Amino acid sequence: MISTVPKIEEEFEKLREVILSYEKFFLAPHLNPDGDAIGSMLAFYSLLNRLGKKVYLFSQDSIPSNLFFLKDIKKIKRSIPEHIEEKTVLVLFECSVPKRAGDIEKVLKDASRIVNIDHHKTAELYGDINILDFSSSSTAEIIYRFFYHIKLKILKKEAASLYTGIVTDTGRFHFPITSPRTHEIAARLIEEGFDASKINDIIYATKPYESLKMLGRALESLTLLKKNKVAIMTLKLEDFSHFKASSEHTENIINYGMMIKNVKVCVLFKEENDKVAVTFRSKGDIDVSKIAAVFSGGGHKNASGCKLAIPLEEAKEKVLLEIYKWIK
Ligand SMILES: [Mn+2]
Repeated sequence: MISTVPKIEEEFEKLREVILSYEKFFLAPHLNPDGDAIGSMLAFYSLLNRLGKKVYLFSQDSIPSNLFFLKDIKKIKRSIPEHIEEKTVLVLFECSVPKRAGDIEKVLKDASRIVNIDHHKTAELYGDINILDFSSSSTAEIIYRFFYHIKLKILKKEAASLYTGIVTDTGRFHFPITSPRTHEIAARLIEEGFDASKINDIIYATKPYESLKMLGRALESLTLLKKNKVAIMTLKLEDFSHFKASSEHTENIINYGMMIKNVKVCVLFKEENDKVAVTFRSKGDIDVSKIAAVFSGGGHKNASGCKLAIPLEEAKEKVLLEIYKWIK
């Protein structure tokens, strides 16, 4: 973690100057990009495009299909060009360190300027410009403020991209980071006239059949342990094969375990071919990143994961023993 965060207004001003003096930009989000990284990148792409800049949009990992409705999404390429043009500015979205964007060494080496835009406390000061604000709900909130800073009126498609970033990163204005400013910016964006309700429908009320069936299997397996403080769910190999489902169809399932009052830790065990993927969620002081670390995994205090190359039942036993050390 860094001790002094550069003043955002000063960094905005530096970015404005860079945009005025450079013509070529390379934009990239973090690996496994989410609605905020992609939405922010697309709005920023449009801003640069309107100012006549040449922009290359890159994402090493595939983009979640529920974001395909965003304008310009098809312009994002999965590969890096052979040759990075001279005087290119690299802009990274939510990459705590440059390698979070993937294999971009070539671009890093050849870029004339590096711009780092992030709202996570894990951010490091690797950029020539570091636009960091840890009080922002999302990078989209920061990009909105940059539009305001350079007095560029936001277009409808840009507003829709930024709104998508805010909605997804706040869990629909649910997470504690959601501030009055978040709501205010969302309101300003909605004024641009895109269909906010439709975006929420696409992102939250549209699910593949496989996801719903896997959720059903997981909920059926839901068990409470340790005086109802620990919830566990299990998805077996046969569940995946029965519904021809893959790991992407299990997203968010873990959160259902946390809905039960008094549950402090929830664990989802997913049986894979030769290992077991384990996902953790916790409330309050129970640091599940430490439990994951016992099995060479990682993550945050309240959300983490690891993999064990042992049979399912054995994995469950080992993981639960570690959890019980934390539960009184
Ligand atoms: Mn974000």
